[in-house]
Formats: sequence, C-alpha cells, structure tokens
Amino acid sequence: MAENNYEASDIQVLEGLEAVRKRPGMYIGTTDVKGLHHLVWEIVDNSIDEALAGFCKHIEITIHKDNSITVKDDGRGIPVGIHPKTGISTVETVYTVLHAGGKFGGGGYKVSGGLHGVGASVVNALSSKVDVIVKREGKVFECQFENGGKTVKKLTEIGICDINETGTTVTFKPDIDIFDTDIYDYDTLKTRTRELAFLNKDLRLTLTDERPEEKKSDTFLYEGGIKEYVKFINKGKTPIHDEIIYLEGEEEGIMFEVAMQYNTGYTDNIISFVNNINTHDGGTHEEGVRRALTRLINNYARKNNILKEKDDSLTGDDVKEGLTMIISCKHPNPQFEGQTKGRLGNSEVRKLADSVFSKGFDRFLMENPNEARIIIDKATTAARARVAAKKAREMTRRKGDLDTINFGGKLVDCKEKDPSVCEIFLVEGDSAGGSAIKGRNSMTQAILPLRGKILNVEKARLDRALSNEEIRTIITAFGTGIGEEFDLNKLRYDKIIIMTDADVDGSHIRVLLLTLFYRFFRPIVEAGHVYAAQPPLFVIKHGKTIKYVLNEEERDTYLASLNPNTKYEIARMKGLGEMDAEELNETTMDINKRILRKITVNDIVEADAAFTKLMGEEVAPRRQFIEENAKYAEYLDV
Ligand code: 28F
Repeated sequence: MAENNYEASDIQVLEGLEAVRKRPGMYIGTTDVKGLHHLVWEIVDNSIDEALAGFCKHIEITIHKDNSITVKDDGRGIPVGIHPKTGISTVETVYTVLHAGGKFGGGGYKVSGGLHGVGASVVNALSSKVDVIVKREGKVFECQFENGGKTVKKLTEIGICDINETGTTVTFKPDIDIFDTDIYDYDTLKTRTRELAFLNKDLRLTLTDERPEEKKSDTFLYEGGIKEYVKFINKGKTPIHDEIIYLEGEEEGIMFEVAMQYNTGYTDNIISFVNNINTHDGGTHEEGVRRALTRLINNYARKNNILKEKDDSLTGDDVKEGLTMIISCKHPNPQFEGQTKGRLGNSEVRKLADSVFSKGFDRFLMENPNEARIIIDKATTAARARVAAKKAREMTRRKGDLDTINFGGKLVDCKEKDPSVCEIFLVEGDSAGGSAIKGRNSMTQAILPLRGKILNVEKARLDRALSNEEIRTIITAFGTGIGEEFDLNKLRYDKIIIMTDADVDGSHIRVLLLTLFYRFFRPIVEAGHVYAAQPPLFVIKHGKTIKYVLNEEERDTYLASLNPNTKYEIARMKGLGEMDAEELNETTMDINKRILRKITVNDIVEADAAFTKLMGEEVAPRRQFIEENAKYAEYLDV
C-alpha cells in the first residue's frame, strides 16, 4: 500500500515539474534576466518565512564563479522526517512537489509571510543542479537533484554538528537551456536585498559576489526597519520636520506598519508592500491610510482654525504633496487583485490600516504642534496650487475634434487616429522639427518641435508647470489628461519618441522631458511607451554604399569588416538640425531602419533617487553624482 502510494505520487511529481519546464513563464513570469533573478527570490522567500516565524536571524546569498547561487539561513532547517502525504522526506517533498507548502502543508502551516516551501520546486524544475543541506538536531542532512528536479541523492545523513547549529543551505544552478542568460546582476540583487532588510527589521542579509571580476559583499541590517527606508529615500531631499513618523499595529495575525516624512518637494513617494511584495497598484492597506491621513489633517486644520468654515476641505492629493511613506502589511491570507496582481483586495485591512494610522497620527499631531503646523501649511499651499492648476489645465483639455484645437500651431499631427500605430516625435529645435515634418510618414508619425528647454518640473508645482506653453502642448497632444483625471487609455500615441542631438544640450533636454514624464505621466513610462531616438554618430561611404553607425565601437567593427583595400570616407554626423529630411528619415525615423532605445523603470526607488539627485533642490548630491560619473563622459573633438 505504502509502496503504491509512493510510486503514484512519484509520477505525479515528475509531471508537475515537467509542466514548469514546459511553461516557465506561468511560474516565474519570464525567462530573461528578470526570471533568472526571480529564482533567487523564490528561495530567499522561504528563509524570510522562517525569519517571520521568528527562527531565522541571518540570510546569506552568494553568487559563485560558475553563476550558481547559494542561499543559506540559520532557521530551524526544513523538517527531515517522512512527509505523511508523499511518503518521502519533507525536504524532498518541498523540492519536488509543486505548491508543496500549500497543498501538502494541509493549509495548516502558515506564517505571516505566506507558505513555507512554495517556489522551491519551481526553482528545482528550472535548475540543472540543486543541492540542499539541512542542519537539525545535531545532524547534517543532504539531498541532491539534477536536470530539472530529478532526485539523484535522496535525503541522507552526512555528518554531525553542534546541536545549536540549525538551518537550511540551498545551492542551485539555473538551467541554461531554459534561461536566455545565466549572468546575475549584482546591483539588482543588492537593491532587493537591501529592500528586504528594510522590510524585515533586525534581519541580517548578506550578499556576496565571488565572481573574480566582481568580488564584493554587502551586509544589511536595519533596527529601524521601514523608518530607515524612509530616511534612505529622503536622502538628497529636504525634510520639513526632523522626526520620521512611525505607527504600527496588529490584529488577528495581520501586521501593519507605516513610516512617513514630508519633504519640500512636490511629488509623493508612497510605496506599499504586502508580505514584502510591492503592491504597485495599492489596495485596501493604502486606501485605509490615505483616507485617515486626509481626514485627520482636515480635522486638525479646522479645529485649530487654520481652515476656516467657508474654506473647502483639503483633498487626498493636497495632503500627500512631498510625502515619503512606506506602508507594510504582513497578512496570512492576502488576496491580490488586478491584471498584474499588484493590488491588495482584503477589505478587513482597510479598517485596520485606518484605525492604526488614525490613532498614531492623531497623537503625533497633538504632541507635535510645530510639525503639525508645518505639514498643514504645506497641504494648504498645495491646495491653492491645485485650484490654480485646475484653471490652467482647462486649457489643455481637448474639446471635440483634434483639428479644431489650438496647439499654438506647433503640433503637426498624423492622419491615422488609431493610437496603436501612431507615434509622436518630440524634436529638439525648430530646424530639426522642420526636417522631421518633411521626412516623416504623415499617416502615423506626428511631430512636435520643441523650442529651447522645457521647464524643470522637479522644482515646480503643477500650476507652474501648466503655465509653461511647451508643457501644455505636450499634455494636450498626449490626450491622457494629468493629475486626478489622468487616463492611460486615452493616450493618443503608442510610442513617444524623444529626438535630441547627441550632445550635452541634447542630453539635458532629454532628462528634462524624462523628468516631466516620470513625475507627471509615470504610468506612460511604466507601460513602456517612452523611447529615445538614436541618431547615428558617423557616416561611412564606400563605393555606392552609405553606412550609418551609432558609436565608435560600431564604427570600428564595421571598418574592420571591410576589405582592407576598400577606399572609404568617414564623417562625423552633424546635429539633427543639419540633416535634411531624407537623411533624418533614413537614419532616425524610418521604422525599418532606425534604432530606438526604450526607457524603462527598473526600480521606482532608484528612479526617484536619480531624478531627485539630477534635477532637485539640493546641490550637494548632484555635485557628488557629477564627480563620481565624470569619468564616464566622453570628450569628443568636433
Ligand atoms: C535557503 C532556503 O528554505 N528555509 C526553510 C524551513 C523551516 C521549516 C519548514 C522551511 C512544513 C510543512 C512545508 C522547520 N521546523 N531556506 C529555506 N526553513 N520549511 S524552508 O517547514 C516546511 C513546511 O510543509 C520548519 C518546523 N516547522 C517548519
């Protein structure tokens, strides 16, 4: 009987792992470098769960020379006994049975972080080698798998150790037949490792790179948890009050905490997590906090006569201007909603978030009248700007047909109305704009020439940004609206292409535009609609052939590929403005020949830091950035 059971589940196991190998995307999203990194987090998650259960203090992640990864924790170690449902050891079960944590844990083994062991079998299925070592009860056990999860060494006792020494160590080598690449990026792993340290206070995380050309190690441990995360994000910004406000509470196994601090900037940075996962579309935990924040600030302002009876109440947008806030919820049974599962749906969390936040924040306002005053002054100023912006925004709203709208005569639109095939080029300078208009495909390509530099929105509120004609034209052209009324579905172009010269001024204009897009149209950037055109740097002529190349490297490769006797002429390309329509079309606009660079956002905290540093109020961080990066600048003689 037992024998039969074993065989039956054995077959099931292989079928399960085979399914993962057939459709890896279903389990880890993609098989590119992102999916590769995902494997690490699947294993680390199990260690984090052990930490949340209160048994693990240190997690070590190591990238080895051969691109394999080791994750080690000092938790209790995965149980080594025979698992009642599978008839094999629990270690082997966790690594070979899909969703072992959920299905075979009988729903009973749950910690705040989720389910132990989920994901381990997926990593095994997608690895060419996995080695698991468990230390428990003074013994060392080992178990090995190869070739997508085939057991080559059943759990075996291989030695003894100190009775107090416990934990799990897993080494895996991703299967290169599955992944496009097996090269890990240290900085990507580092950013997330640091984030996990912020989100799990007192947990020590060490990341080590043993690859010879890299050789480095970082350890993170934050006693202050998300409080220190807020401090980290506000580095380079100017806080308007010293103390970082921190509130926490727990109810029925749901843990909830918030840390916040206002700065002088105009954008908000509200980042929320559930079980250490970023809920980029918010959800009930965020809603609870936002609702309470708005209510409390209004109550306080009215009670203290800062808002008079006749005054309108402050809105949610007013009270979040310049706010950096981390919300973290640990939930035993989270419900993720939405297309990308980035929204928390559990309705009971809204109430918990509201009550924890109100209690703590109300107290903060009472005990710190000076800070309260500063925060409320900022919100009332934001409210005045909002009213002014509303008036200005009306000018950007399209009424009826586009042809009848006044674009100040600047936008030269395309004929096609279906956004999925339309593109808009934001072109530096009138003369390049002129060539672009002549050289474009007028069916699908719209041109918006930009005169001079646009306003730096990092240092301006919406109302002032809207008084800038260039920005108004851009908003109108995009069609999405802005602020509260922003709607990504109304975007009139599939591609927004920044076309600037390959020089310092061109880069500056590009960064100004990206600042505008990231601060005012972030969903457009996140959805991958923003591109930078890449005008070529050199033109090489030989015989009847004209070859354009993007950079020195391409130039050298191309020249090396020519017959040594070939006579050629090489010239550095002129600025966009000096190209004629045909050249511009040929090199930069023709969809069959051009090369576009897609602008993506890897990490919102990093992107925010970059814009704060490059475009914000504080000068010192910018100077430091320039000093650190000057060595990358190219000095070209022209
Ligand atoms: C490097 C990766 O996977 N660490 C883990 C534990 C500890 C327990 C456990 C894991 C029981 C029912 C599965 C120990 N003692 N690091 C890790 N540490 N899993 S994974 O339990 C497994 C679950 O289904 C553990 C008592 N209870 C739990």
